[in-house]
Amino acid sequence: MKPAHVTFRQLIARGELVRLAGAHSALGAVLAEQSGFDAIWSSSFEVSAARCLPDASVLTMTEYLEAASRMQKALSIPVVADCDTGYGNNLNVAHMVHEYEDAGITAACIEDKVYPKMNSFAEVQHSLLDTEAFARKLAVAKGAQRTDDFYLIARTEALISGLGVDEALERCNAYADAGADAVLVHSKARTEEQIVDFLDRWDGRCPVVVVPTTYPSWSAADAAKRGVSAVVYANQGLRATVKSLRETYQEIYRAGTSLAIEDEIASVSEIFALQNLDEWQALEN
Ligand code: SPV
Ligand code: MG
Repeated sequence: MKPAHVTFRQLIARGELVRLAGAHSALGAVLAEQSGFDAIWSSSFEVSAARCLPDASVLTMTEYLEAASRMQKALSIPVVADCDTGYGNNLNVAHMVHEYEDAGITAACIEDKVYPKMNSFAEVQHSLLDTEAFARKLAVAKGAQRTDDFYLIARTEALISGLGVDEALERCNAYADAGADAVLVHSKARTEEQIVDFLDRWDGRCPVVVVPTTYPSWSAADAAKRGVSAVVYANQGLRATVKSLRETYQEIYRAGTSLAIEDEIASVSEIFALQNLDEWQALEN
């Protein structure tokens, strides 16, 4: 395994905005690293979509861990594992922390939805655990970690559930008190207004992470100015892949030749470079 040169904790400690790209495969994660991203979000939405399955606690912890660790092995930057609800109750979350840490993952995020969860953008009523119950889950997760490096992000779905900024603040304060290293406030609003309201009233007791999927005009620079510590571009890579593959396959099938798209797609030698083929071939010499 390529060791992560920095841990997520070290990145946050630098005090500059940390930018994460969502990914589900080593290939996508490496492309994000090469594009300059500081860390990779092992997205539950992407990992499940890559298997044409819903992001609804259908896959098991082992399957999500395998995806995250495959990415981490190919990277020099840290993976932040999106671990949904922690895959069950407090026992499951303790096991999850042991397994992820053992696999060399230095950061994980768990959210306050009830298991089994549904993707935040799906039109369903998202049920949340009681604040105290999730705070206890976080305390169990922190108690389970064996290295000082491991970084736990507590995600609240209060805004996703329509509960408002007061509830999100109350929950994040409780989660920080329970030992979370950072909080993630998710929103499906079309503007950043709710998140800015949250940030204006947040006392800064721990870093704040945001996911601007539905409010894409909010720039990283603005988010940093408002006090955000990390921003997650959670699924743009997956959506780009779908559009690009669809257009490419349709054009080859329509034309009966791949000539028209040859200049639009990566060359075979670019793929060799991503495979580090030179290094592998050198082993034979
Ligand atoms: C993910 O990428 O899996 C996330 C973000 O958790 S979201 O899909 O917006 O819930
Ligand atoms: Mg997710």
